[in-house]
Amino acid sequence: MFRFFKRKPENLPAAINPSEPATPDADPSPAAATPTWRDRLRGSLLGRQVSALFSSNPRLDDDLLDQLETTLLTADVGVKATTDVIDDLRKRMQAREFADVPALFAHLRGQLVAMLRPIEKPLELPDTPRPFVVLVVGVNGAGKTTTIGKLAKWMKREGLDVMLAAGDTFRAAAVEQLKTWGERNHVPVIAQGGGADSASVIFDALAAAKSRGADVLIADTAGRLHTQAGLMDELAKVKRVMGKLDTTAPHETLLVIDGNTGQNALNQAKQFHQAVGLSGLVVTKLDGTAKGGVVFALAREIGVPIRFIGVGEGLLDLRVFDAEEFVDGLLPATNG
Ligand SMILES: Nc1nc2c(ncn2[C@@H]2O[C@H](COP(=O)(O)OP(=O)(O)OP(=O)(O)O)[C@@H](O)[C@H]2O)c(=O)[nH]1
Ligand SMILES: [Mg+2]
Repeated sequence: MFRFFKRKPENLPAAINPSEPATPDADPSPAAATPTWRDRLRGSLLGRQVSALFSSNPRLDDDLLDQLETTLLTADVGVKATTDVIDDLRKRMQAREFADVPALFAHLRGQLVAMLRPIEKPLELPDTPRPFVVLVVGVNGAGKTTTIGKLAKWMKREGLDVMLAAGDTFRAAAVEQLKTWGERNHVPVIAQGGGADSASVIFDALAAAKSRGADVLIADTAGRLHTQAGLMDELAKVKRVMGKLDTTAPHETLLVIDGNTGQNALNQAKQFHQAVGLSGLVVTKLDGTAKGGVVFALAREIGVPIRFIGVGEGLLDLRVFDAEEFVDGLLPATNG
């Protein structure tokens, strides 16, 4: 059984994006001025605004709850999750459970962690069947191919024999992008010429992975809108065709969601789940301008485990999702 687990960053290489110099195994410099993944997460709207609210010396009253409610909604936490949080805080405030604002803040952190706990289930690779097949789906530009590159690199370093399937036959550049990742990681990429059928590329790749005895096959697919029925059917076909070689494949169907998507992320997750049956999510781009709250909305309303989060373009920036670590990254502990 191979299980993704949290490791100390010093055990991991620095960045792995294909455009960087070819020093993939260099250790990250402790003195590097680049912000940590926590810094980047904390820069999200949710992190900044909740922190600002609690450091502004607010009074313990309804006004504080109203402001917190607005903050959560603005940061994409979603109506249902926000209502759960605010109702619970209001009840406790009325019961005089909080001695002061820091006590309320500490409780809020606990609520946020509790909301994420049920979807904190790291990806596990059992010893059989082999290859373990990961199908990666999502809308255009969500970060699918980049996530595959990071995952392949990571698995390779764990000693797993990885292969990639260039199932995005829609864009010529997509095959090249995946091949670049493959070359850098010394991971074979199975691709076909232009105009090939995605299901047939992935079928061939699975056949090749089986005959080579690979541990893992990760299949890329073209970005598609969850509203495009024809393209969603194509994904169902990919799954069916895989099933001809291995009735249990794919063993993991990952939806990659851009963390900036807002509430539309919920629709994406619902539609992809309906079309292909998801087993895991990856939420990318939680660095930068992400609002950060969508993770809570997904936890509350979709309930599919979040396997990884992307907080940048380096290997360290693909984090195994951990509820407590995520909330710690988002909200500074000093206020709690
Ligand atoms: N900041 C940041 N950028 C990311 C992250 N993940 C991916 N990206 C960037 O997002 C852009 C799109 O990434 P791709 O991996 O090509 O996305 P895709 O889903 O494969 O796109 P299509 O194949 O066109 O559907 C690239 O510029 C990536 O470098 C992340 O976690 N943080
Ligand atoms: Mg892609």
